[in-house]
Amino acid sequence: MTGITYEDFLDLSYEPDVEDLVCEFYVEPAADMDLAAAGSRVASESSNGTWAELQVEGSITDLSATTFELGDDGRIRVAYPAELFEFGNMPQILSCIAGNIMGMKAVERIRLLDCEWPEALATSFPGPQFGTSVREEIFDAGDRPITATVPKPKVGLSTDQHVQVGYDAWTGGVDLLKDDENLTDQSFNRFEDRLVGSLEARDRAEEETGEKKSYLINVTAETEDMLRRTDRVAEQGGEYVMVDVVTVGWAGVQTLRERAEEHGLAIHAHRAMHAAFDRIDTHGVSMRVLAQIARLCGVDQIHTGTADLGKLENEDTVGINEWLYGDCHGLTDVLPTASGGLHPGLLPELVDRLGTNICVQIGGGVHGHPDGTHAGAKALRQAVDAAVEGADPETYADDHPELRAALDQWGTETPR
Ligand code: CAP
Ligand code: MG
Repeated sequence: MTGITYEDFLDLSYEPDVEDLVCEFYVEPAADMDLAAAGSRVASESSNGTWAELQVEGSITDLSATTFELGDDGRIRVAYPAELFEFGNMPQILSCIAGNIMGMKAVERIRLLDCEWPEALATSFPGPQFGTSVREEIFDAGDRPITATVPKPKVGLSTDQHVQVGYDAWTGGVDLLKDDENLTDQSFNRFEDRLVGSLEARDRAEEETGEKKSYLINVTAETEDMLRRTDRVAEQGGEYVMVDVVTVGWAGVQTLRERAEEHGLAIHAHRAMHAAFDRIDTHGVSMRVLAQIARLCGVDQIHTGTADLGKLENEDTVGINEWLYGDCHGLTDVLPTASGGLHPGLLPELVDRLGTNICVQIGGGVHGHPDGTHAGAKALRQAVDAAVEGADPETYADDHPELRAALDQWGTETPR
C-alpha cells in the first residue's frame, strides 16, 4: 500500500506521455497558498486524489494526473493518463478536467484555457461529418462565405410569418434560414409546421434563384424529442439540424451526432450560455476548449464570434478558428460562424479579419434594413460579393441600391 497526498500530484520533472491529455489552466491560488500547492490540488482533485492522505494499491496511482509545469503568469500544465478516461464519453472527461476543481477553496480563480488532445482519446470521438466542405458540397459557394439569417424578432412570429421571412431572405440571396437559439416548438410557431412550411418555401426559392438553399432548424429539446425532430427533418428533405450545444449538454450532442449521421444531416452548433463559462477570463472554461469539445463531438458549424466587430464579447475568434481548421488527428474541420450585431457595412472588415471560409449570420442587419427583409438580404449578398472581389463597398453601392441603403443606415459602425 502507498500513502498518497496532494504533493504526489506535483512533479516538475515529469515528461507527459504521448497518450496523456495535457490541459493548460490559469490559476490564482488562495491567499495562503502558492502556485505549486494549488497546482498539486488541481491535479489531485481532477483525477483520483482528495484532501486526506489515502492508503492505496500502487497501481491506482497510474490514474493520477500530474502538474508538471508552473508558469510565472499563473498558468500551469497538467498531464492526465489515458486510463483515467472513458474513451468516447465527453461528460466523464469534463467531470475530470472541469469538475470539482472549479469550486475548490484552494484557488481564488481557475480557468481551463486549452487542451492538447492525444490521438487515441481524440479519435475515440467521431468528429464532424462535413465541416467546411458544406460550403462546396451543399452551396457551391466557391470562394465566398456562406450566409445565414435569423428571422427577427427572434421569437413571436407565426409560422406563416417565419416562412415568408425565409422566402424573402432566400430569394434576396441568403443561403441559410436559421432559427434563433430560443425558438423550438412554442405554440405560436410549432416545430412541425415550421419545418414543412419553411422547406416548401426553400424549394420555391431554389426554383426561383437557381441556387441551393437550406434551413438551420433548431431541434434543441429533451433528447428523445430532439431525435424525433431530427428524424422529421430527414423525412422532410432537410440538410441540417441546429442545436444549442451548451444547454443541451455534450451527452445530448453525442446522441444527436449519431442520429444525424444515420440521416446524413449536418449539425449547426449554437453556443447559447457559453458566456456563463468563458466570459470572465480568469475563471471557467474558455471558448477555445468548448470549440474543441464541439469538434470532437462532431458539429459541422459553430459560432465563434466576430473578431470583436459585433455586439457580443468575443474570445480570440481568429485563434479558435485556426484550431477548428487545423489538423486534429485527422478529424474533419469545422466551419466557424460569425454572428451577433453584424450588418453589411461590417463585411469588408470581417472578411479581412476572418477570411472567407466562414458562415456569416446576420439577423437584425437584414430584417432591420429600411426596405425590409428582401432588400436586407440583397444588401448582405452584395456586401459579400464586394468583399470577395475586394471592391470598396461605397463605390460598389453606387450600382447596388440595397447596399447603399444599408450603408446609409448603419455605416460601418459596431452596434451596442
Ligand atoms: C444574432 C443572434 C445570435 C448571436 C449568438 C442573437 O442576432 O441571433 O444568437 O449571434 O451569439 O440572438 O443575438 P443579430 P454568438 O444578427 O440580430 O445580432 O454568435 O456570439 O454565439
Ligand atoms: Mg440568436
